[in-house]
Amino acid sequence: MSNNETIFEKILRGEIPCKKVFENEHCLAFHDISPQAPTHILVIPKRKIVNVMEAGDEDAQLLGEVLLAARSVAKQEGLDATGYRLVFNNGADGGQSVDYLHCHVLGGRALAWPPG
Ligand code: DGP
Repeated sequence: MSNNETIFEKILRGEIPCKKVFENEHCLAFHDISPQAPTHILVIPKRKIVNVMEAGDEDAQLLGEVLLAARSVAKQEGLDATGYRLVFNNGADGGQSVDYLHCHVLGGRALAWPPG
């Protein structure tokens, strides 16, 4: 898996604009450019991890922060009452297109399963 710079590093540095919805010390969350549901937000850690497969033991706390940030985003966007889906695509077969770990927060409609 490539460790080259991705679009998300540029977003973090403010070089590329994003529609920010949440930020804390550890994470940034912004609207996905190509929404697949009425609400589709990406949560990224501020320190780069390529994906779950590449995460190390030292990343355990930051991975937890991503999940807690995703929960905060879902609550902020009013998804708690009806539910939502959190997705981490990993590698080629997982459909990962940006090599910077991100949690998709999807909601606002009933989501199908399996995802295809
Ligand atoms: P994945 O396929 O799981 O790696 O998801 C990458 C997501 O990133 C995809 O849903 C589209 C989104 N994306 C790609 N480029 C940009 C961008 O420049 N801005 C924003 N907001 N989202 C982007």
